[in-house]
Amino acid sequence: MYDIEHEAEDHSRTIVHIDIDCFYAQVEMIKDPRLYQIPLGIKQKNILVTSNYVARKYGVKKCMLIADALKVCPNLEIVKGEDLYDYRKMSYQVTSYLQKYSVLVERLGLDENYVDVTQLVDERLKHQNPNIDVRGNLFNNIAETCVCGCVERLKMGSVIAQEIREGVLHELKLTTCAGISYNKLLAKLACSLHKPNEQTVVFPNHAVALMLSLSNVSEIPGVGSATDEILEKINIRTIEDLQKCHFETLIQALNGDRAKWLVDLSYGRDNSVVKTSGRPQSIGLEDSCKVLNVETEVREKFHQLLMRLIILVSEDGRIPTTIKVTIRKFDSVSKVSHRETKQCNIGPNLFSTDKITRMISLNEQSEKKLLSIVMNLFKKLVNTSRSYHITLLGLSFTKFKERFDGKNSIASYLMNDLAVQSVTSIERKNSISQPQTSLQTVCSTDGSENEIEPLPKKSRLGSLVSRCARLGDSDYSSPSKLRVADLRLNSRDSDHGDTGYLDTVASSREIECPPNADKDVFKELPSDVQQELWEDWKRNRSHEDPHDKPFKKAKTNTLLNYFLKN
Ligand code: TTP
Ligand code: MG
Repeated sequence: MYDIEHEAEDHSRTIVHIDIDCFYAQVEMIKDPRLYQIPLGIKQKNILVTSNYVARKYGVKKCMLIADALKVCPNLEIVKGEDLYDYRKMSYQVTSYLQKYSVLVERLGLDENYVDVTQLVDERLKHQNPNIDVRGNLFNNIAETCVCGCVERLKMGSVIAQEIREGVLHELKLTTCAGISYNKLLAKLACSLHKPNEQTVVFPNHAVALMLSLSNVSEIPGVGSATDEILEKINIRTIEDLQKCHFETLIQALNGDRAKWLVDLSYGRDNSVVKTSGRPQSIGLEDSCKVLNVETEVREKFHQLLMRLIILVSEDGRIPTTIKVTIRKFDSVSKVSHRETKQCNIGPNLFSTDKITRMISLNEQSEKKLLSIVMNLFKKLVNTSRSYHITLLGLSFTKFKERFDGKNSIASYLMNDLAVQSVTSIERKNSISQPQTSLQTVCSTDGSENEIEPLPKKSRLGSLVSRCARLGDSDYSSPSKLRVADLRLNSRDSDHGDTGYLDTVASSREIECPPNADKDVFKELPSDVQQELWEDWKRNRSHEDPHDKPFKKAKTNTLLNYFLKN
């Protein structure tokens, strides 16, 4: 048997898991408040993906067939939930709100987020009376005895979780549940113990009890049907089976790391970190329809999609450089439908930035141009001179570039990237007093899934950070100073006058500004970044396009790409 006792358990973190109550239903109720009082189901095709809690009282359950739901609740009001636009938008607003509390916010699907509030808890405990009560529910209702300090930390975590939930309710009109513990696994499980609109804390002494309360191994987050089937073959059904299993047999069935991971989970142990979610690699919309077979209708549909997509992209703040068209064609001979896509590059100069709102937008001419690009792509997919039968149209933007100013700018990007990578550890070392204040400036408004930022930028920022660290504490006693003074590109907003860092790294030698970069912006950069930009430009110069198309010609993933004029 794998000896779980060997490794000392770490309770130093405080993790809050937030899950929005009956998410799609709440979004619909916000849009139409009449629905708050009546049983409501949200349908996709012929099933209910969720329902409000009024409907749940009648026995309506998630994933029920509509026909079955209507049997238990004949008064059920049903709203279509196939268009995810509003849900996605609200989802990002929630993540964005949570980022006020930590840079470490990880999205899980549309309605769940992990927030690592360790740092905020530590700060609060330094300044506030630690004799506070747990807010909300306490799993097993028994006082904790651990001496590592986790009791106070988790109690403070429960106070913060309550604040977060009250904030989400106040700002976004959504009720949520929260689980608070020292790891992600326990926080997530705790979250589902009391619903809706409640929160639950799990202390370390009761971690094993919480795990044993699960009826089956498949209830462990991360155990999908494939793992479940493997476990079933070796007669592991319950959490207890897993804890007592013959470890060599488990290793033979799964690989060694996974076997160890699984046994750890069965004891409530989970060292996985809260990973800051990147931004989406693509932003798209699809619309299914019964039949589209006339070009003017296709154009009109694409126009509608484009207009909505532009709003999403402007909220994201980055500039897309590729557009992709998706269609679903029905073949009347074979009677089957299939999807096809076609994409092409678009010039970033199609987009402009509003001087006041800093939102990106399209003017009428660019809109027309983009629509004609879309129609050309469509015609590559469909021979419009013959009859055709389209049942879905989709548009998406991909391959985003950062802008140069505003909250989603390169400065913000750099800060965000830096925050993800290293600033948290620096902050910890230097005991920063109000992390949440700086985070509002640093974090992008978008916390969506899966984007891995290109490595070169990370390593160069890593070196910036390590140099910061070598410069001593006084230079960055505030994280906002570190980020704003060292990385902000707009000198007027900068407060670097009272910091040593810029002065220290600024070289007396003037480095030439690449002709395709903004001189004012360039002037404010640390000298080594200037040097790198200059070197980048020199490297790319041999490929320069005489017609001034810097985005096309500059190599991807170079720092220069982020500083070229918009
Ligand atoms: P859940 O968090 O599972 O459910 P919920 O938020 O509606 O309800 P709860 O109060 O129990 O947390 O899922 C989040 C949203 O995801 C849900 O509102 C609808 C959608 N969804 C699907 O699209 N397909 C599905 O199969 C399920 C279960 C949910
Ligand atoms: Mg939910």
